[in-house]
Amino acid sequence: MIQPFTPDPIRFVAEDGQPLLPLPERYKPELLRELHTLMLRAREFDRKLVTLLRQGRTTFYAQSSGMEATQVGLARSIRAGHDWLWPYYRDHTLALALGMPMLELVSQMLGSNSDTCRGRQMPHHFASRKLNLASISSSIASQVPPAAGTAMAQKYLGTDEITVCTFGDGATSEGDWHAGVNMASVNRAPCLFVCENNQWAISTNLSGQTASENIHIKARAYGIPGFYVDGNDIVAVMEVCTHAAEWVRAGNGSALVECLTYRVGSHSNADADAEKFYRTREEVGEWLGRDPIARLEKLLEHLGHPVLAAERADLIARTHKEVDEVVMQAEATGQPDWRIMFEDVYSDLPDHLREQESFLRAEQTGVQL
Ligand SMILES: Cc1ncc(C[n+]2csc(CCOP(=O)(O)OP(=O)(O)O)c2C)c(N)n1
Ligand SMILES: [Mg+2]
Repeated sequence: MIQPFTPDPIRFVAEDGQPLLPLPERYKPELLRELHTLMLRAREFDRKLVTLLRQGRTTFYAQSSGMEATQVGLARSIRAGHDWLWPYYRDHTLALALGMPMLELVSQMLGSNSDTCRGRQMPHHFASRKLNLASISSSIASQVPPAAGTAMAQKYLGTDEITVCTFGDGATSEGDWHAGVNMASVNRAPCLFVCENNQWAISTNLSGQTASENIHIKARAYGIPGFYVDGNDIVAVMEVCTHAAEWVRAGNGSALVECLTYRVGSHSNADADAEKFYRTREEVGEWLGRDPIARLEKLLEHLGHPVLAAERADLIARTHKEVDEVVMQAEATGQPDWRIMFEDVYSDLPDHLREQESFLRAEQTGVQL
């Protein structure tokens, strides 16, 4: 039933919550409730982290509000801790839905001693060895060639793991994107490419980004299937991503999924007032009206399992408390010692780093060189 290259995004649930297609068996109220919890938890996580940013306790954050169905849906379509991931900076909702502990994520954002990277990455550039989730790079699309390489290794080793590589719409204009997608495709490597098309790359909109009619059509040039899905419809995202992931896992080669969604917040804290400079309040208002969480709530109501106002309020309060607690726990571990920046790369420090280390040591201890 799921076909590539559809003219319109594949959709299972209408904006008013009515099913457009019969819902597959697995969407029992329990599963839909669980997805709702993951999405609302992520939305509130965003709200709390923006506050943390404003308090100056972290220095970089890129919200995923409005994109929860895409990221949670993708997380629930792959095998957590088994498949490999090369995500991008906006994917914290994907990481949380895969089971990354909130303390680990927040520790990275605060650069505290409890951070597994020990403060050596830019905030919001997390990694997880347990989840096979590679450290995020700020350079747009730079994760695509290594994702192709990972998938090629999986093919040669004959594992049943797949590689999942996510990126924004803007990333598809980068040379790295084309080199990586071509390499994975021509080698029939098990790589699932997922475009989180939120229709803006900072201040460049989709029509300023590409002359292609959409993103998934680019898959044609590489001889792989390109699926088009409504990224604000969690059922559709799970159905399409599960189908594509299993097609890839079965040894057919790579595939591309385009999830059409929208970033309702600013690009990051480096872009605080998007509506003033490059997009209209009307456009944002229109997409706020297509909220993925509200759509799932309407579906649950239609199915006779509404999320009660008190349940919703309780989940929000619990998430806020959870964030407050992990922030306190992370901050209580303190900041990493400056010396750790010279560890874990070279067994013998090269001369130029030795020099920098002694310079810093002198500065820290107040000793004149
Ligand atoms: C190679 C490179 N060029 C430019 C930038 C600056 N930059 C940071 S985010 C971004 C937009 C990316 O947009 P998109 O891929 O659509 O992802 P989104 O942020 O919308 O989720 C740009 C141009 C960068 N980080 N790396
Ligand atoms: Mg974008």
